[in-house]
Amino acid sequence: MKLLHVFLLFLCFHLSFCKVTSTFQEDRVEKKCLAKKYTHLSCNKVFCQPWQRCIEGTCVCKLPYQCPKNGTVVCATNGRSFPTYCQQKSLECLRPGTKFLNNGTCIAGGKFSVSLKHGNTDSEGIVEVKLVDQDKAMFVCKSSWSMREANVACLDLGFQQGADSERFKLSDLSINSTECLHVHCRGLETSLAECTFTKRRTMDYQDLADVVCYTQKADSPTNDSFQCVNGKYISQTKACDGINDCGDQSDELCCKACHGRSFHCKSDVCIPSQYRCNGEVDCITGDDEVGCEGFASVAQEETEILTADMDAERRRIKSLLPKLSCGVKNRMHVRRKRIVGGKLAKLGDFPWQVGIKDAKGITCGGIYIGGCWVLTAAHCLSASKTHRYQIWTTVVDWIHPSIKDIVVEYADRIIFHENYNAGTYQNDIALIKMKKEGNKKDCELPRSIPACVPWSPYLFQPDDTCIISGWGREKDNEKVFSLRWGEVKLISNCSKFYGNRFYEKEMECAGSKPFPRYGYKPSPPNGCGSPLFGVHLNIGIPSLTKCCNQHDRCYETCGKSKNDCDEEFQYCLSKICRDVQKTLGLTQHVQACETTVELLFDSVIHLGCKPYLDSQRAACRCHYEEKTDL
Ligand SMILES: *[C@@H]1O[C@H](CO)[C@@H](O)[C@H](O)[C@H]1NC(C)=O
Ligand SMILES: *[C@@H]1O[C@H](CO)[C@@H](O)[C@H](O)[C@H]1NC(C)=O
Ligand SMILES: *[C@@H]1O[C@H](CO)[C@@H](O)[C@H](O)[C@H]1NC(C)=O
Ligand SMILES: *[C@@H]1O[C@H](CO)[C@@H](O)[C@H](O)[C@H]1NC(C)=O
Ligand SMILES: *[C@@H]1O[C@H](CO)[C@@H](O)[C@H](O)[C@H]1NC(C)=O
Ligand SMILES: [Ca+2]
Ligand SMILES: [Ca+2]
Repeated sequence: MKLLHVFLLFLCFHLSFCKVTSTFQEDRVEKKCLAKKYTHLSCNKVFCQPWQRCIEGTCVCKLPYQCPKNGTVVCATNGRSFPTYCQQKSLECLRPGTKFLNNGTCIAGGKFSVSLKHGNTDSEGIVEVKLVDQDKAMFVCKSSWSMREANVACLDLGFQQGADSERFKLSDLSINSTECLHVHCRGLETSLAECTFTKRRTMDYQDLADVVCYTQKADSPTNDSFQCVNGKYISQTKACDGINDCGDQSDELCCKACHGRSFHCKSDVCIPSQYRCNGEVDCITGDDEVGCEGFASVAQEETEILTADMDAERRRIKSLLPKLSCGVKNRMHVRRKRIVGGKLAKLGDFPWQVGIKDAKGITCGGIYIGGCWVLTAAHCLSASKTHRYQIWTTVVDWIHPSIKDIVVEYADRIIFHENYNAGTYQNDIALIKMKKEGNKKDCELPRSIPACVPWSPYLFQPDDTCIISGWGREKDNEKVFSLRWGEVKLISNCSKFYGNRFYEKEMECAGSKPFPRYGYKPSPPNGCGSPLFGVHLNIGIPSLTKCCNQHDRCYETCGKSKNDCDEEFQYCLSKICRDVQKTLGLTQHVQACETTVELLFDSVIHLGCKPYLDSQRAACRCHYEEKTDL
């Protein structure tokens, strides 16, 4: 017991000098990602609007003629009609100022306006809206009002950063209102006129919507602030909740986890839970629309629709855009366990796989990516031999090719990556342009299907399973003539395998899961005395030592994830504090205990990585370890 006191005192003393800033709960937001300043215009993270195109990670405005022709006429605030909503939006995107006014042709003198009433300043008040085809302005109902609508209303009024999360305090004002407008926005509209207005048939008194628009002066950051890319400060609790509080979506794009009623995309984006299984792909990884059988759409309340549903029109335009038709196999094959050396592929399993043949035979594989283009490794090719290369498509066994299936194309041009370095294999990629036949406009490969080319690094995350295919070599270094495939997992940082030949920006690593080394004997656990913690904490509290030993053993179990080990450790430690409370019954001691545990756990989170990797390397064996030196 005495020892425990000394121990806790020591730590309290210790702690007063080292500020513990990180919170016990792991932060939801990913700091490194935040530094990239992603917004709703970052197509590494989100889809662009149908009137935009994704170019090098940024959504840029389309030109109006690039919009689908099909659509209905809309009217803009400058009194001009546009053949489609997409054309109006693309022109607005290029030249902000002219906004959407109404669906259909322009009505003489048609006007839409938003105003804030009864506020103390211009930036706050109760929201009043005059719709184009209504004579009177009406208030908006509070029940339909959220941060989404508030941001759009403020943007419409010229407040670039949208709304503040503060509510406007209505002071003793009695408004006799028996009717109010319901409004629904997606949150990325530039005018409230694009949102859908409805009127409920009920005539009960309803609370009215109010808003405080964000002005720079209004907020000074507090220790609880999250800074949006547009400069607005919001409460940290509003980050990663699926709601676009920032207005530029920057609070939802770098999330390790989501809270509230929201869905976590594999690309670390939080979307509202209503977007799950709503028939529109919202996560760039597509996972919001996976496994949706049995999700019925919610029945609409009976309402009187006052304006057109432009969100439906947006979805319709999106559906008219060219569809991805890549990456779909000709035939489904049965999933099989990964096997050393891979499994034999059948014709049609990998319709994008091509073989690149020179005088010696098929020397490399390549991937058909559409049009006349094949992607392959730069080290496979030599510019001087361009016209001697053959591209064999729909080939499986190239020693015994099936003549009726195989299509042979010829290389016309080779483009090496401009920063390819043959010495280090940095940027080891090249494109082959195949020759067109006769007067054809494009290359036609009837039985080939292009593979999808990823446009965002977030499409592939560490630990995702990928399928690789190729000819390559067997483990005894024997040449393979028949196409094989296998599953591999992506590895986040493989500098431990490649050393200084790993180029983080340009490379993804993949490999197979390690399995326990036969006959491996872990070193005996050494309590909490590991140099890992920087401080010697092993002062004889048996339960603490037990936790530390258990943690050591966990690290040394091949295949255990560091996260799981650390979580078990945290659980074990937190039990100690509860025991302390039972024994001592004093709250300040329990607090000190919790702080200690926090420090200990924190050091494991931050310093435990190397010990973990070292232990795992000792405990595991990889499939190709005999000839490592990768
Ligand atoms: C335009 O849409 C209508 C139905 O909405 C359809 O019948 C028509 O074929 C479409 N036109 C084009 C060119 O896609
Ligand atoms: C509200 O309406 C009632 C009856 O309709 C009326 O007597 C009252 O004066 C009105 N109050 C205001 C503030 O307009
Ligand atoms: C955050 O600031 C508030 C006062 O604004 C203060 O009471 C609180 O202790 C601070 N929290 C931290 C973790 O510094
Ligand atoms: C817009 O108005 C046209 C008629 O001018 C109508 O056919 C169309 O359905 C409307 N669009 C939407 C989204 O309501
Ligand atoms: C990858 O790991 C190496 C050493 O293992 C380290 O030096 C490097 O900073 C890591 N990179 C990232 C992005 O974590
Ligand atoms: Ca949010
Ligand atoms: Ca969806």
